[in-house]
Parts: sequence; C-alpha cells; structure tokens
Amino acid sequence: GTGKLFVGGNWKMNCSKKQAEEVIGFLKSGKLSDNAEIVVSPPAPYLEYVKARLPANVGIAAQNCYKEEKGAFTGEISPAMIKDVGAEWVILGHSERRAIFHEDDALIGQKVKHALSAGLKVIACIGETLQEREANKTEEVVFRQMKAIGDNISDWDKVVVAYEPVWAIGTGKTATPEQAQEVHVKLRAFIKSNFQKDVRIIYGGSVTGKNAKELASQRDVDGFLVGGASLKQEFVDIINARQ
Ligand code: G2H
Repeated sequence: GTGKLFVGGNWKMNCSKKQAEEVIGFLKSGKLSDNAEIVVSPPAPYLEYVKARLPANVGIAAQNCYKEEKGAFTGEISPAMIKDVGAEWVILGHSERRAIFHEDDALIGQKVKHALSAGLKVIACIGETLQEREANKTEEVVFRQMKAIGDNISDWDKVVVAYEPVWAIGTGKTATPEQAQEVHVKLRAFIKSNFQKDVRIIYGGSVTGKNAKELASQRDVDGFLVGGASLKQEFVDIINARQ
C-alpha cells in the first residue's frame, strides 16, 4: 500500500507502570512518521494510565471486551467502560483469545457488533493455524472467520482487519511479504464480493523493525499489529516503515 500505515502495538499481558513509561518514552523520543496511524493496547488496568501519558496522536485500544454493556459478568469489561476511560479501540478475536479462552466465531461476531454499537472502533483478528495451512485450508478458515465478523459490522470505516497467521505469532516465523500479500488480496476480494466494502487489512505475526519495511511495501498490507516488538525501541522503526 501507499496510504497511511496503521500500526497497532499489542502489549498482551505485559505491563507495569514502570514498563508503560519506558514504552511511552520510546514513542516520545522517536520521530513518528505522519504517514502512520498509531494505536497501543496495554492491559485493561493500565488503559487510563497509559492514555494520560501518550503523545496526543497515539490512540489506545483495549485487548478484549464483553458483548454486554454491564451486569453480572464477573471479570469482564464492556465497551462502555473502555470508552469511559478514554480508549477508542478494542482488539477482538485475537488467536490467543480463540485458542486459550475458547472464543468462537459466533461470540467474536457478537462482541464486534456490540463494540461498534457502543461507539468503539475494532481491530478484528483472524488467521489460520499451521495445521490448517498445511492442509491447504488457509482460505477456508480466514473466509469463515471473516464472514462471522463481517456479518456483524455496521460501519466498515470503524474496523481494521488484522490477518495474523497463528504459526507466525510470537514464534519469530514471520510470514514472507508474498505470503502476507497473497492472503490479504484474497481477503480483500472476499470482503468486496460478500459485503461490497473496502477495509484496511493489517498483518500481524513476528513483525520487527527489520522486516516491517518489506512487508509494508506489499500492495494489500495496510499496516501491522505488533506484539513483542511493540514493547521495544524498534516499534518506532515499524511505525516509520512507510515514511
Ligand atoms: C500477533 C502479534 C501481535 P507478535 O499476536 O498481535 O504478536 O508480534 O509477538 O507475534
């Protein structure tokens, strides 16, 4: 792509006030490209703390939310709460939520629907496992996941789709630029034909300061969702991958 690069930093379950200050320090000391939309996603207890210290041009996302506004759902947080503490985004459908916490397509769809109706923007994640890729099921899986999400999207301008092949997540085995491009272009066509919409499609899975430039040069890669590297100085290089 050539437009603004969307760069999300998914801190996962890594944070302390001290670590948050360190990461915010990287963002403040580096020169951040104007050609990037930046969002960081700390664990929920730190949303407000991080928001208060971030440069104004950096957005903030929760890593998950529930499908209801309030009530007897011990341990859950709602989009209304996320908004109330000043965050505007939520990540939904991350493969760790799917695999470790057994979230299925139906639940993720309901969460997407509710988060959008509550006024949050959504980073919706999809991606195949290694086993599925090796069985030539990549397309089938990502289309199925995309359909379950797309059926629940009321405003596509408020959504970014993150393609994150599970085999590339936290493994150091980044998809090649060609592998990412191949799935992104198919997804874009799928969304066009099923929903008549265009949406930003970002890549996630072991993105680093070293491989970001080449990935960002792919026609259908609109940005990144970054895990491990988003806690390091190199996050600034990823933000600046498309100057
Ligand atoms: C994929 C990604 C961020 P990492 O989960 O969502 O993490 O960059 O550590 O592979």
